[in-house]
Amino acid sequence: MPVKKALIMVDLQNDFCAGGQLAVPGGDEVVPLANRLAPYFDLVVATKDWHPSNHQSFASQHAGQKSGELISLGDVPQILWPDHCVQNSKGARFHPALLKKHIHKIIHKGTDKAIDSYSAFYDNAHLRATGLYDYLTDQGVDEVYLLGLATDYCVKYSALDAIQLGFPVFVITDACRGVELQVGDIQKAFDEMREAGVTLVTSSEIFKARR
Ligand code: VGL
Ligand code: ZN
Repeated sequence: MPVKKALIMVDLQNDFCAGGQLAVPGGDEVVPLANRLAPYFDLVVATKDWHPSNHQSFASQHAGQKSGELISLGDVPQILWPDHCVQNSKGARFHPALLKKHIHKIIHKGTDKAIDSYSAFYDNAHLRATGLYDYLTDQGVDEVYLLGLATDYCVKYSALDAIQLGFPVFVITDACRGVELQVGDIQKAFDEMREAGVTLVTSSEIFKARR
C-alpha cells in the first residue's frame, strides 16, 4: 500500500496574522505556501485555536498581570497572552486567503478555559485528547507533515506529540513562523524538534516529489 501522508496546517487564523491580536511576524507569508502544498498530500487537517472569551491563558483574566508573564495553569507553566482566537470571532477565522477546499478536517483546541492546548493532539497537561490522533489512525495515516503558526508553540508541541504517538513526523520549516518572545526561540524550537526525531524539510523538497 502506498504511504498515506497527512498535512496538518496549524492555526492559520487571523489573530496570528498581520493585524491580529497575537500576530506572528510573517504569519501571512505561510498561507500561499500552505495552499500550494496541500495538493501534495492525501489528507489535510487544519487546526484552530478556539478559546472561550474567559480563557485563563488570557492576561485579561488575571488582575494585575500582563501578557508575556508566566503563571501556573492546570498545574503546568502558562505564558499569558493577549485575548486571541475567541470562539466565533473574526480573529478565530482562517486567514481569508487560505483555500478551504483543500481541508478535510478541522480540529479545535484550547476550548477548555482552565487549560491551554498548544499541541493539536492534547492539552498542555496531556489529560484530554482533541480527537486528532483518532482521526489520523482511522484514516490510516502513515506520515505526519506540519506547517503553520507558531513554530515555537503550537507547531513545536504538535510535532513532539506526533513523535510520541509513533508517527514519522516532518516539519516544513519555511512554511512556519514563530512568536520569538525571546530571541532564539524559533531556532531552539527547531533544534528540540530535530532532537526528538522530527525531520525538518523545506517546501521545495515537497514540490520536487511527484503528484
Ligand atoms: C499559539 C500562543 C497561544 C499558537 C496559540 O498557535 O502557537 N500560541 N495560543
Ligand atoms: Zn491560544
